[in-house]
Amino acid sequence: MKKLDFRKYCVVSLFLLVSGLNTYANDGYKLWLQYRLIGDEALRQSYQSNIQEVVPLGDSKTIEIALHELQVGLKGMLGPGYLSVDRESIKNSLVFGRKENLPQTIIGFFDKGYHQINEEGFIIRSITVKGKKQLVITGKTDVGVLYGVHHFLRLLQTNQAIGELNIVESPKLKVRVLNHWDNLDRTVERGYSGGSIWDWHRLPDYIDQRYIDYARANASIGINGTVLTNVNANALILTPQYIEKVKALADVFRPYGIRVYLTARFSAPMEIGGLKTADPLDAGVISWWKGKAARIYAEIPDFGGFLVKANSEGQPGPQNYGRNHVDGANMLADAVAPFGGIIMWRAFVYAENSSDDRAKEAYSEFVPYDGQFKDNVLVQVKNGPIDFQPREPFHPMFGAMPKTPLMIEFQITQEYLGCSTHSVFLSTLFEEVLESDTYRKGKGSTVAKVIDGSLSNKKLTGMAGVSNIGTDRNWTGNVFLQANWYSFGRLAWNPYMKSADIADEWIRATFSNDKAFVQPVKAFMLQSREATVNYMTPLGLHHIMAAGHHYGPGPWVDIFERAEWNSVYFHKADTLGVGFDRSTTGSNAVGQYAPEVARMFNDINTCPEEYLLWFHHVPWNYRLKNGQSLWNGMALKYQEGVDTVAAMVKTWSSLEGYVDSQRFNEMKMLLDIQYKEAKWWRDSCLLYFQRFSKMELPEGVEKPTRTLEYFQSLEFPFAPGHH
Ligand code: GCV
Repeated sequence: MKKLDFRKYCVVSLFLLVSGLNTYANDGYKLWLQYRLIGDEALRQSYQSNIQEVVPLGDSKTIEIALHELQVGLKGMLGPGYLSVDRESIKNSLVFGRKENLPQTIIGFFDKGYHQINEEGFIIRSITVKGKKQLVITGKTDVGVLYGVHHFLRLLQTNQAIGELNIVESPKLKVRVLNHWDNLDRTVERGYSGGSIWDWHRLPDYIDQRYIDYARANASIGINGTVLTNVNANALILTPQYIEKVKALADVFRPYGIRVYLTARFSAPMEIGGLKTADPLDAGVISWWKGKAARIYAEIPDFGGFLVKANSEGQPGPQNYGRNHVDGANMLADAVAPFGGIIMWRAFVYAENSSDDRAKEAYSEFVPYDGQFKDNVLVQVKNGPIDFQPREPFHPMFGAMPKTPLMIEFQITQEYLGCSTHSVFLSTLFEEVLESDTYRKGKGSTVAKVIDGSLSNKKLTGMAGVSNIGTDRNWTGNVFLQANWYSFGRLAWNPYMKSADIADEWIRATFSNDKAFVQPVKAFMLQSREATVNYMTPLGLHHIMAAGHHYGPGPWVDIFERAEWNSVYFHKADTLGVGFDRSTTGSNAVGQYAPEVARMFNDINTCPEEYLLWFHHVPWNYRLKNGQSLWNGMALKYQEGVDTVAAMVKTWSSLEGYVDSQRFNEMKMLLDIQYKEAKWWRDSCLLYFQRFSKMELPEGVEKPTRTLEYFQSLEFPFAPGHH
């Protein structure tokens, strides 16, 4: 009788779990690690029969973490109650451990695999030993095993077959880091999801659960480093008081394979060291940094190194002392080299008093230094030559410094793409850049090949993403933007992954495996970035956001003394046309690309229309490829962007039955905001540019309901993320 009751109970709870899921509140905190019960019973049973028991090998903290993840994941997806853990015997089971902990009976199965992977790689393979099926997850290190465990759980989350697995994977990039632009007062520069998750005041003694969950989420997608502090740096982070706090975080992150890095303020020797100079060639400065590094490494032996923004936007740097970027970077590189640390030296520079095109400055300044940086310096280059715009051509530095390891920097937080209210899947932006062909070593010299080191045989490689994480319960201010953190991690692991596959994984892991949900959501995610380009900056327009906070449109901005901070500098609209002439007749920015690329961009007929106004000043009545005049074509693009968002709202609204109510409603409200703001962008930009084109809006473009003066009068003194 008792037994019957229990079974009944199980059936009822299973039913509730599967069918009643949608009514549960889900605040999104669990990100893509939802581990929902697998609805398809046959599939669930087949998984269960493959994994009757888990066998952890090794007793490190990392293996404990992997075991815990498997328990949480498998119990969530396969239902509670059946799973046993047996450290002694090996039966019909899932075995995981690093090479040296594997029993002799099975190690031979992996000889070839171990040769193929690097220190962070993993192998997942089904083998049969003495008639028992075993699924083995192994690697050379425990962290590799942890990555393998996450990969395995992802297979289940996405409902893949696991009967005959033979997966051999390694990350293609070495340094896979988030860059937090977090300040010590817990504000976040360009952060739109609450405050900084680093609670400096309560550290080191108070370990917020968030730190652990953050590390776990990052490990699940292969991120292996975090720069805790803003590149607009505060030297205080390097004082003993703060290093103790950093150490506490490093201790939490270590077993997840995550190293901490800090931003180094170049003037720190003066600000906290009492020196009279920060000249990188000064003996006192050199020894100060060496001492600082030694003290940090004494506390944090696996400290990653420093990220530096120097001589850029008011940050101090070697040029303050008549020295150059190489002097500055190499001095710091020497300080961390004995401990295995690296320096990530940013190339995001543009001079205060330069009359040259801002898009050209980083290349002009850095390319002559090719080959002069120390081996442990990575030059960190933004994806495009201006500043994280909705669309930019790839940065001309990629491929142009074959003797220097370059890492790419993407912005995951949406400074220029609608903050956290616009649901933009940035993976397609990342992918577009990675796939761009630099032609530096002939056709096929893609940016991905530059940054994974394969084009010029580099060992030190990396990808940085400016984090979109904050204290909001759902981490990113908008559940959909979790996908951007996710896709960054996946592309840092493998820059050749396709956005469609990443979206597919993320949707299934985060929401549902139901085709009727996955297909439409994937479709709108993949369109979402193009939609944003269209309603903000179509046809190569760029940097026409509002001043300072960059929230909303501001093509009229002309108030800054520094020309290159004004929108009018970038679009150059006049009665003849619009766009920045960067061709050979203009700034000749095209000349910074390989000849094949330069030729393509330089000729208005071969320049892809996505970059038309980036490279050319184009007459209003110029004929686009679709036969429309530039003015009409631009107006129609703005309308298309708005229409796509309208369709996204409609699609989402039709999917209520597939998602829990909390995430459904939050997304719905955010999409409504995005729709409203897409119209705001369209109307204000078209009204503004119309003053120059003096042409009517074409048929099919909705008439603005407000005046240009109204849009220009809008102010947002407390827009988030601005300092
Ligand atoms: C951290 C842009 C942003 C700044 C940012 C800078 C950078 O200019 O507006 O907030 O500063 O890029 O990447 O250093």
